[in-house]
Amino acid sequence: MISPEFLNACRDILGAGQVITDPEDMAAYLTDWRGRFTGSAAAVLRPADTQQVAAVIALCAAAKVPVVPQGGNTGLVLGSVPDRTGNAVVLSMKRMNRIRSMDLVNNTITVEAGCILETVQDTASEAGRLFPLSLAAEGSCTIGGNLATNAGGTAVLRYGSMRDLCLGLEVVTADGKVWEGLRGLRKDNTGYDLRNLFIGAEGTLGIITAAVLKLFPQPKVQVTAMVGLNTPEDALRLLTMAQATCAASLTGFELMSQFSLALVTKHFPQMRTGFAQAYPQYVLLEISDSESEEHATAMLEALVAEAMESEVLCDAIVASSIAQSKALWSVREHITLAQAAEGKHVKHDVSVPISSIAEFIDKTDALLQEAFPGCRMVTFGHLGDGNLHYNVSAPEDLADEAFITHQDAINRIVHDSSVRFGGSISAEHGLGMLKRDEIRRYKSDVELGLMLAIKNALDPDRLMNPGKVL
Ligand code: FAD
Ligand code: 2HG
Ligand code: ZN
Repeated sequence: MISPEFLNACRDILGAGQVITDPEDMAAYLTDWRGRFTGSAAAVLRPADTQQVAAVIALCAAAKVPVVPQGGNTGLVLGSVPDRTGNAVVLSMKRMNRIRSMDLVNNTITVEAGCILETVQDTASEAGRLFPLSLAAEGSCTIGGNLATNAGGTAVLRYGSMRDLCLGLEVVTADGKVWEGLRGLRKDNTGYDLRNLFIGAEGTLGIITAAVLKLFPQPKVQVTAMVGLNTPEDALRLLTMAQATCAASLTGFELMSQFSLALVTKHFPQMRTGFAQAYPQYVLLEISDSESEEHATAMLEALVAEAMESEVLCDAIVASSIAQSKALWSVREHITLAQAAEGKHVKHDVSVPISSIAEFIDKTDALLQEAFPGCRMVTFGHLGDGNLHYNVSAPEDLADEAFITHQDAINRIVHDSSVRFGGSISAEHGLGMLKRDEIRRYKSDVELGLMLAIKNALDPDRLMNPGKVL
């Protein structure tokens, strides 16, 4: 039980208005984005700067109060919401949203953890630079959440995941100290890599308060195409061709099954791809070029022509304007929303070696159809990274609620299959509460033991986001 003295001490640090205890005002912080879990908390704390974070974490450490860090609350694995004990506080980082500085020679931007991803992209763009992390939740997710989950998205193929985009961190440790690691260095071999421990730790080791992020030259032009194909195998062949033709200019390569797109047009009828007929699979390709629009378009058209000739693809739409390109990306980015509108389903975020993706889909589809005849596969994702959102919806004649009672059995089939192919059960979303027990099946005792040793060293009282990851 949290004492009134503890809450009063928080009010002294943060100001009374930033310690929320009213159940109605706390509600939005307690339920996850998908509406699959509602937890309970003693309070929501909203610090404005690093010193306030350090002071409240020191209080939590002294009073043994668990802390659940939260950014935009768009995570998909139940990492950002508290459990149902009501013992924890939610630490909302959204007020820490300042851009601290930019160094255009070093190509870095230093931002606070509560900055919205889109704000960072826009700030970089206004300065003639690119911050390449891009995902459908970019209008509401925060840099702290992106770092804590090591977010991926649609440009990993060219620029890497969040871990690859971060040079330095400022972190409040579990005992309320500030680790000042905001270094803008591309080379620094001075011992253990603390930065990469906190990135991807989902708030279980400490609170990220600020970061130095990498910027890139803005490409002169981006050209987008959507192509229709028959099989994931053809999509793989197209990927190999695209890499040969476009090399580092290839910045996006997303696979979408016909059913994934059908859900988008069902729930967002204003969205259309422009194809005259439906194809079993689609790929959305993006090329970024530093020469000219003509050069980029010629490269893309050459690829499309070669792929058509080799019968790798059936049809292609090359966007002829920024508006058309945005419309194509928008269709891709609405799959998650469309699937949510369709009903409850079982999500997966698996990765396998890129070369195994087509076989993974074939074999796992067959296993699922055998176990759950008629289940509808919403298969899409970052093919260029070997990362699929291999989501399973109920058969037409079965209610969602009844179907998702089989979640564990469905997970078993999909996760066992991805691991058989040398893959992972979480490519970019993390483990949170949702996959915490599941991961124990797939990591060795040695690996789990090492993770536990790190947790015990950095957070011996287990107050940092308890019940997540481990
Ligand atoms: P939250 O959801 O608030 O938190 C996520 C985790 O980070 C939690 O464990 C939380 O405790 C921890 N955390 C948050 N802030 C901090 C901090 N400052 N310090 C320490 N820990 C912290 N993810 C992808 O990787 N790729 C995608 O393409 C993608 N697309 C998405 C599309 C949609 C429509 C949605 C809803 C989600 C998508 N996601 C995707 C998942 C999600 O948006 C990302 O994981 C995002 O990085 C989470 O950021 P957030 O600020 O919302 O974090
Ligand atoms: C995406 O790539 C996200 O759009 C969300 O990672 C995936 O909805 C999903 O399963
Ligand atoms: Zn994704």
